[in-house]
Amino acid sequence: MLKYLTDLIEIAKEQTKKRLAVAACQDEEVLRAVHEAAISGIVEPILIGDMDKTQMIARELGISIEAYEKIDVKELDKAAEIAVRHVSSDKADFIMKGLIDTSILLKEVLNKEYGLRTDSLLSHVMIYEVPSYHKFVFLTDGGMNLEPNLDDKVKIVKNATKVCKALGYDRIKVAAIAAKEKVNPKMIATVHADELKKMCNDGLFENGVIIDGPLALDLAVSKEAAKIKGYNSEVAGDADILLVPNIETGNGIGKSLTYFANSQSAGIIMGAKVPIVLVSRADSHEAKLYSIALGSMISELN
Ligand code: COD
Repeated sequence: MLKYLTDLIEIAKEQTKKRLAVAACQDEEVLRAVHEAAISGIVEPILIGDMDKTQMIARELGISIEAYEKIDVKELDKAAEIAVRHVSSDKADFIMKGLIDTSILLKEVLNKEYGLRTDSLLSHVMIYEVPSYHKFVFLTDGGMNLEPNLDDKVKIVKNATKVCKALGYDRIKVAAIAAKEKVNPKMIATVHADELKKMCNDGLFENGVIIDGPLALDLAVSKEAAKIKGYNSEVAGDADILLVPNIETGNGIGKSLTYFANSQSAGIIMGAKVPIVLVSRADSHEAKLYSIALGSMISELN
């Protein structure tokens, strides 16, 4: 089982080089990460955005972007559209969000005419390397779906297990997070978690996927807490995937892992025709590089 996000880079290096369309590339950290990924042989960048600003940033960083394909476009929605169209016309293998609001890019991805929809739901999956946890934590969905219903959550889990499978997992433990372990009809997260667990027991998910819930966060990630509360389950204290009830919970847990727990991360949108690398502006260029490597690994499956 992989333990470090740097392993993603090593794996991606061994695979075929992918064409990466960067929507609104005029951002220092994005450009650095894309350049590093290119130097490592992971991607061939297609830079789409404001080229005056991009060239200036490249000069300041002391990197050469001469060899990369470049499309000069100032409007952000247009940059997103071009990136999406590059994938639909098979000129790119996956997309990365640059200096552009997430919802602008996602609206283009969802465009009915040229977008990248599938039958699946698009959802955000983050991988965290947490110093105090014994393995990766996959967190979903803290980036796209606001208040998913039960059907959405089924698809969100399936998207996340696909990421785990791509990383070589064959046993995947999913904790459906709520505020307590007992079902309370007034707390919809507990009701959904209980339903998901039953669906999993009925074989609705792939072999090797185990869902338990409702589980509060402490029981999901701490065997000690589970023991104290007398809660027995294969998932408790050993969760791979944390399925959160809504975007605020996911966003809050994710940012806590980064800022309070010093975690490294990689993030991606699943469920579209190709993966979409979606990281926060404040994320380090390492997080962006890991996310590119992850995107490259997932697009290898297509
Ligand atoms: N997967 C597939 N199709 C979707 C999804 C999805 N997750 N979400 C919406 N759609 C489809 C709908 O079926 C519909 O056909 C069309 O898209 C528009 O749907 P709306 O009107 O519900 O959606 P929008 O356009 O208002 O918003 C979609 C966004 C993805 C832009 C929205 O969900 C959003 O802003 N999400 C949060 C993104 C964000 O800001 N993240 C930052 C925090 S890290």
